[in-house]
Amino acid sequence: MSIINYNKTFFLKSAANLSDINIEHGIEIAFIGYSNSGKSSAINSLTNQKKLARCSKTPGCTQLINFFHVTSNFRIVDLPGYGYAKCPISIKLKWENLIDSYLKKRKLLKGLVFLMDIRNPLKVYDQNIINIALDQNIPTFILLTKCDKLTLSQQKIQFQIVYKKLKFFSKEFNIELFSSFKKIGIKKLQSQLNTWYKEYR
Ligand SMILES: Nc1nc2c(ncn2[C@@H]2O[C@H](COP(=O)(O)OP(=O)(O)OP(=O)(O)O)[C@@H](O)[C@H]2O)c(=O)[nH]1
Ligand SMILES: [Mg+2]
Repeated sequence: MSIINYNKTFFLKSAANLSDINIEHGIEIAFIGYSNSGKSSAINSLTNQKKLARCSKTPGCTQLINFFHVTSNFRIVDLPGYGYAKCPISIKLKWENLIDSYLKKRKLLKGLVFLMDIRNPLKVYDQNIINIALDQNIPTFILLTKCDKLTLSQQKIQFQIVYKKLKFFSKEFNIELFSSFKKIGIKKLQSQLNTWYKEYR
């Protein structure tokens, strides 16, 4: 049985800058990945809610960090997706700075759920995030999202490719197949979040 009821998660606040956050207790786990990688959908599946985090077919240029209350001392955080091609360069730079400073400066950040579309993993900015996670010693759980788009054998091949490449960097990364649409990997995600929560309680 899960120690946390994720279904009770609710939206807390958004922040456009690190200095706007003003929450200084408990711990945070952040969902990070390219725009359109499936972060908001994953948060909705995790919490069994349809519209908790906003999802879109057309990725936008939102640059807000969204905080969700899971328990009084445990939050999940939906980070703005990076790499949306149609955004002006000034907005892209602001994204990168915001994410970069959140990862490097936020003391309450205790883990990352790092999402990559299984059809196109380990793109340039993903590698940048992996380097920051390693440098900052942030435990990272990797989800290969939208796995419903591939056959089982294609999923295995992609999994092995990512596994081998990441093992080269570090043994620390856990990788799972994930699909919000087919509800694959949600129990594993909950179990990882429970583990992190227990460590810091
Ligand atoms: N096939 C499939 N599509 C998915 C899955 N999860 C999300 N999608 C679709 O992918 C698109 C992007 O999903 P979001 O959850 O909004 O992605 P995001 O990472 O939050 O995107 P940004 O907010 O722009 O950073 C939407 O059209 C979703 O319906 C999945 O498990 N399978
Ligand atoms: Mg989103």
